Amino acid sequence: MANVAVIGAQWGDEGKGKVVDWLASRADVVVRFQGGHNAGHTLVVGSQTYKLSLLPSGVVRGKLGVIGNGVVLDPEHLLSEIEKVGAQGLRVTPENLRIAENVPLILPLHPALDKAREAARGEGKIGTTGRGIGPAYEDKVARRAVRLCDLAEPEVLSRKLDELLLHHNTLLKGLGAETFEKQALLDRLLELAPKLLPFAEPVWERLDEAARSGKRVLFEGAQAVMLDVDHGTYPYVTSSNTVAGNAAAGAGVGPGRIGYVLGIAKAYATRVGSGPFPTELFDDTGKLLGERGHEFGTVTGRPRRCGWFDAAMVRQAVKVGGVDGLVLTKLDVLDGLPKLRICTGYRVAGETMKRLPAGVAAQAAAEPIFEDMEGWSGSTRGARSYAELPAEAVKYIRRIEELVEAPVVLLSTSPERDDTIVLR
Ligand code: 2SA
Ligand code: MG
Repeated sequence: MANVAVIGAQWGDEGKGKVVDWLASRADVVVRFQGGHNAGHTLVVGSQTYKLSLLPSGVVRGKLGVIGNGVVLDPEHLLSEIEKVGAQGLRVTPENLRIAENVPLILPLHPALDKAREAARGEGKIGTTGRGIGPAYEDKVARRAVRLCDLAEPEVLSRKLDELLLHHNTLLKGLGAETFEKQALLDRLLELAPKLLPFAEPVWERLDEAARSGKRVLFEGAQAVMLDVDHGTYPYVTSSNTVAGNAAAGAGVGPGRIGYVLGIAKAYATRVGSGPFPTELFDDTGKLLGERGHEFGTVTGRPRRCGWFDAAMVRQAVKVGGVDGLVLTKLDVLDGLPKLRICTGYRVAGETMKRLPAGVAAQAAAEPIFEDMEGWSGSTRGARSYAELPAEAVKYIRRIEELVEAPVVLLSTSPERDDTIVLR
């Protein structure tokens, strides 16, 4: 296996954690390249369940984890996550975790602004995770972010905090939220510096060395293509590029180093937060999918909205995300449903479309065009070979492949890593 990038092909929570975990055993280095602790990856390893938000999943399997410059890093959260997995017996040290020295930091004022804005939006809220992801990326692009390397330069840090607070306190005040004091922030960052700086390095150099010595790198995406800041259902998106193309910029490697791109898709669809979801179900079937699929956010515990598989949307995600092959997860959740529906396109203002329109109003008005398929009565849970699948399940997978214009190369049939079928 050469390098692989794993990205979500829907709205997140497709089961990337399990797939990354499955692939991590074949990789040497696992790299996060975007997002932050808004991600939630659940890894089931024997009797232990690890819930990771920021740490690259590979650390659980004894691989080197790398947090790339494309991530936004909350130092307090990082240390508490390290402590949490430490209590489960997993030691995270600079031996098995390296962090890009140029990664921008999430400071307490970022979640404060995130939450204050969401409150001000009221009904029109994005439904963010409230972790400060958006405001932290704004600061990066506005060239005023505090980066990890700044912790080694107290004077630079102090100046940067002045600029940051001038901006943020004005906004926070305008929104009626608490403002921040510089000294407390500075003191805390300088207190954290000796704990964080040992992890910092130019990770691009390590990744370059890894490539030249034939090591295999796994790029671990968070969120999903339909939450991409450019290609997703804007403005109901996260604030980073989630497409595979960003694995290069977000880690500091050339595009040729990304390798094979695996897109992860659930056999149905879910979404947390607001925004268009054409195939959403508001009936008992939707409730059933949510209950059977345990559809609650890993980070925030929010119940996820559930609906039928949207092949038109996944096709779009395959194209813009650069997906070479798909992994279909949670097929077993559909076990026993007499009839299944797949969305093949949309009707928008009397027009038929094979893709989601870009406009907010057009997206909200998009009506799904469904194709009905027979369900299956047998169980697919824990199946470990294609031959163990009911014929209707095989048909369902084949139809998805045709519609999304990408092969389904892996099938995951339970949260256990070993319950994975290699189809091609
Ligand atoms: P943000 O916080 O600015 O990134 O939120 C913007 C939108 O992106 C969505 N988003 C997510 N959607 C699914 N899963 C995510 N991670 C957690 C998980 C979510 C959780 O894996 O379970 O625990 O609630 C994730 N992160 C961001 C978010 O819902 C907004 O629609
Ligand atoms: Mg998740």
